[in-house]
Amino acid sequence: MGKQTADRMDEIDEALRKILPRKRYRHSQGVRFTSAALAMAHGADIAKAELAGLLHDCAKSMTDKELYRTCRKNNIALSESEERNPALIHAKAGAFFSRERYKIDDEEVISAIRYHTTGRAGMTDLEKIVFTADYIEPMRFKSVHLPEIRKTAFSDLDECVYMILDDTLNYLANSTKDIDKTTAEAYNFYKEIHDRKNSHSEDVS
Ligand code: DGI
Ligand code: FE
Ligand code: FE
Repeated sequence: MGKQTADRMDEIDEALRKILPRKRYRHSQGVRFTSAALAMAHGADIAKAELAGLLHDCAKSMTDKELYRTCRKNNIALSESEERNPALIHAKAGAFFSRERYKIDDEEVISAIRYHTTGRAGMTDLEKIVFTADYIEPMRFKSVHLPEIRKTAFSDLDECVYMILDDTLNYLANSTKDIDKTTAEAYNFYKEIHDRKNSHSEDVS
């Protein structure tokens, strides 16, 4: 990583430390360094992974009202699902602030922030890395499958994304929250990869 990128990352880190509640800041640090580790394991750009990981939740401390207002003011279109589920909006708003406030112009980084909550069908490696890091970083404990998911993250990213989405859909099914179309499409996409792998392993045995 060049000195300029490192300096910039320090500045952003400082800014986030000031605006995010301590727990959320710690989580962002966890996602930052877990993204870096995953980038190492999978040959992705380490600096981009760190930057996207660091910034992914930069809009998370805003209230629902502030999120709606930000989107309206800046012509950020919301899907029907986002209108109904404000928890989804911080991803889109985070991508917007990363560009406007933190001066990130790398579209790969912006997109990894944009899709960190729902995922999407056909994610780039960087998107998969930040999506996964958000779920497995050291401070997380919400899934009973975490030990297995954490191990898989470093060997098979597509399978890991499938496991996370499977967990997420189960969680949503047991709540009153509805499933976003982008999340559902992501699940179908990674389930197909998972099923294809399994049918091949049945072929040979
Ligand atoms: O921001 P974090 O807490 O670190 O994690 P996140 O960005 O994955 O956000 C988690 C929230 O997103 C959690 O409240 C569940 C919600 N979520 C993820 N996918 C969907 C969803 N909520 C709905 N309603 N529908 C989804 O498909
Ligand atoms: Fe988030
Ligand atoms: Fe997060």
